[in-house]
Amino acid sequence: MSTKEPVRCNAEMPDYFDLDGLLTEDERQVRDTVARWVDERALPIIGPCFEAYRFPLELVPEMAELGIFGATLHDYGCAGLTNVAYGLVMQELERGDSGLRSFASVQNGLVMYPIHEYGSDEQKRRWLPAMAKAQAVGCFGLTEPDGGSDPGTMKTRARRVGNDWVISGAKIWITNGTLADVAVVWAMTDEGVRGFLVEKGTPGFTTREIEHKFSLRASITSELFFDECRVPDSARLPGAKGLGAPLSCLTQARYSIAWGALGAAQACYREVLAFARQRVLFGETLIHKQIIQQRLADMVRQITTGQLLVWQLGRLKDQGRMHHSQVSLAKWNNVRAALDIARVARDMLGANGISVECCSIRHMLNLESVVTYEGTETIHQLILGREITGVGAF
Ligand code: TGC
Ligand code: FAD
Repeated sequence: MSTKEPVRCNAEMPDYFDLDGLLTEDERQVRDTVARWVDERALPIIGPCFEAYRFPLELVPEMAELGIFGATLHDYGCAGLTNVAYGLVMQELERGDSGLRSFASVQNGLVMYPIHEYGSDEQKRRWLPAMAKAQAVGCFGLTEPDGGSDPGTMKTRARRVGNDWVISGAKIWITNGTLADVAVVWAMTDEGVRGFLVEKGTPGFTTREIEHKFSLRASITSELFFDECRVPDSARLPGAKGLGAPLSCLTQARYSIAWGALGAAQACYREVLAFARQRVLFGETLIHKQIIQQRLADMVRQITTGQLLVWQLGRLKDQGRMHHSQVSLAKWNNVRAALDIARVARDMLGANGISVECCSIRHMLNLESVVTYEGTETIHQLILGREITGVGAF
């Protein structure tokens, strides 16, 4: 007979299956440091930022100080974290706002990753140390106005002219586009898909901010236009050949979303639990009601299964054994869970739940983007369907 105490759930910080016990001391420390920063620096301003349609750019140097950019890289002045520690960072950022996690996902998975993986030594030396310190910001241009789910049919073209490339086309819904010092741009060439680093100010390259979004209002989303934009061959990512290159970047960003969505879910759950503890209706606080308990229990169930899913995903990634279809399953599962939790939390808060004072509606609106970008839910279901059956049904 074991004399050990069973693990009990801390209701406010749901960790029902002792995920904490599966983390290393370093991983816990990284998570707690970023969690404190989010509490102290991001949460006091993020509601007003969302309302004012403003990305809190002033927080970016502090994120760099925390080692968030290039976090899993071991060189170029980066922190060399495990993928689980990195995931925990994403969870804490998105507990603040999906816009903060988006900024980090793009800078890490969609810009630093392709430069590190496919770039020349010169490109790496030039951009990676600067990006780790947030002295340079990047964006990733894959989606086009005619449809983002099928990037293999992209219309943006790059044609070879002497030692240069001339790019023509347009990208849309690009996070950080107007802010970025450099855009990672994917274009079709005579040899297939290739990636280019196009710097801000290059003649023929312009950007425009997308306005009037109901979602991700504390994040910059843009259009990119290429009108006979000429770049030298040294701007091409030499190792990136074919559609697999941009898709491999998506795997990195989807991984960070799978963790991040749990942060948004936890913020909504904690908000609604605190509300249910103090709201008196029909003579007693809401926590006495069966349906309220069932809804809270359902949130804990979804958060707990999501936590264990991404923990094992992270360990597989650390071991180099992760397959991109597993990332699809995790992104689909955790974003769906977070969106469902945010919608239920919004309802449980009653009229208060529509106020900017409550975080649940902000997360709910943000998650409408998160469920769409980095592959819609349908796309992830079809990726898994192909993995199961061996038949592509896109
Ligand atoms: P398909 O034949 O499946 O693939 C072509 C080659 O790529 C390989 N591959 C992958 N490699 C790594 N990671 C992945 N996720 C990969 N998916 C596929 C594949 O093995 C193949 O390699 P090879 O060697 O055999 O040639 O290509 P397909 O044209 O059939 O496309 C399939 C599909 C639909 C899954 C793909 O097009 C897709 O994922 N579509 C969704 C597009 C998408 O997610 N766009 C996201 C844009 S970026 C964004 O949203 C940023 S939001 C950022 C933020 O703010 O957080
Ligand atoms: P479409 O591809 O037109 O899809 C429309 C509908 O059709 C969806 O419901 C989809 O699920 C469904 N569908 C698609 N294929 C099938 C099928 N085979 N069977 C059945 N249904 C199907 N992109 C970037 O490149 N870089 C960025 O930084 C970036 N940031 C973004 C930020 C925000 C806030 C948003 C909202 C988007 C961002 N995107 C970015 C774009 C994003 O990746 C795309 O919106 C997404 O891939 C879907 O493409 P789409 O919007 O063109 O929808």
